[in-house]
Amino acid sequence: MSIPTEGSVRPSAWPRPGLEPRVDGARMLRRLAEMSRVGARPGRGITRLGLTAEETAARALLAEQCRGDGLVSATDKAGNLVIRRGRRARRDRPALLMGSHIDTVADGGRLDGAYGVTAACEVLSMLNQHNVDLAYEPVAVAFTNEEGALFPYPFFGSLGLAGQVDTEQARRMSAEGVALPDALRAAGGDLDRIDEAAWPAGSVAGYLELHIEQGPVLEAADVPIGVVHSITGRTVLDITVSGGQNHAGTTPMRMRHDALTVAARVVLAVERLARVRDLCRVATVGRIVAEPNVTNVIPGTVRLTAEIRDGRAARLRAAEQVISTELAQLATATDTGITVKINPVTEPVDTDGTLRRAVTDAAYELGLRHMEMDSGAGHDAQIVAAIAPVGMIFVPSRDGVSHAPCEHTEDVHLVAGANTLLRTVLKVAQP
Ligand code: HGY
Ligand code: MN
Ligand code: MN
Repeated sequence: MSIPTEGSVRPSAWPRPGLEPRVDGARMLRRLAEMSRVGARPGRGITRLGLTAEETAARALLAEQCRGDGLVSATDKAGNLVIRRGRRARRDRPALLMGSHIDTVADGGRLDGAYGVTAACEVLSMLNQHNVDLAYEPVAVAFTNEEGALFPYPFFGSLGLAGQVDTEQARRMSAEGVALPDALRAAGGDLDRIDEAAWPAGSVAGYLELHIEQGPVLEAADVPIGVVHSITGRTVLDITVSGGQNHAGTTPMRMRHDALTVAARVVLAVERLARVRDLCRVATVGRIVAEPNVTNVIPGTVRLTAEIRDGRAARLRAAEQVISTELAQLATATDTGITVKINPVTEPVDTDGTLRRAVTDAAYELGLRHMEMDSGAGHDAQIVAAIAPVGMIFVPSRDGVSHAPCEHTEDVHLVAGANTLLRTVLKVAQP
């Protein structure tokens, strides 16, 4: 079942003439504020890492908020919370999914993921409250572990929905002494039965994700709605530098194999891929661990995690090749060992043209300035794209900041985004 063809996307008509389709903005903002307290640490933002007790508490809060509106929810075997309209839900119809992720990075903001989830539930509540009959049954989803901040398996929940979790890789994974399968079970999922979380082919008519932009484009253009065209690809590289641990006081400089000074050159080489050589759009080393990490010991081993991103898969592959060759040469030149493990996380994905049209028309009808743009952040939508057409709606981020406690979007934009989502759903799913 596919989304109606371009021409058949008709202007939306709220079920009762004269009543414009609007969300209850105050209710949504109130619930988002409640959600923002889960995992909040004074002065340090929000830490609600995927497959942890904090994320489970957030799912429980969401389920309770939805129950109050007559919606029903359940955690699937991949750890996602799936929320449906109650007895009115038409399970004989393909679903139009809406949602985002409910986990955060460490010391993150209150909106990344949570905003899209809260807005999706608000839209579902309105569609339930007005008993709107739709060709596709609206369903909200709160994905688990999109960030992969603790268990480094990003997009775990949406991969589960798409039936693409590598269970052997997941089974081997652990974090802070906890095996992923155990953390998933504690979250209400079950790795052994994760196939049950996958939606059968044809059962998902489309997926819409509302999200903060997490960048500076919309604010700089003074435009409240972004219509996402493509979502970036991303590669994560696990790099290990092996030198020679030794005494910091007695080892002459000419005899050293200092893994940390070599790692410093690795960090700059990664940055040069984007900043100087333009081989990819961005390149970052966000994590570095020196061993034994003691003041008076020359580090023998350093482990780094780098990531590179670009809208074109071919550029990512070329950049991966270049950095691998360059680090092999650096190892030889410094008489150290450098290993590079390349983990293609996501391929770049384009959103669906019909859904982009529906979002554009919805924003236009709401009198909201809007513009097409690409996403520099990764999103669950690019995973769901494997099984259904996807669309994304952005709202501005203040100063373009995200993944930080000061992440902020004006309430008026948060509500405008939710109204755009509601109207887009009505356009796409109107019988
Ligand atoms: O890192 C990202 O692009 C997203 O926030 N997970
Ligand atoms: Mn994020
Ligand atoms: Mn996000």
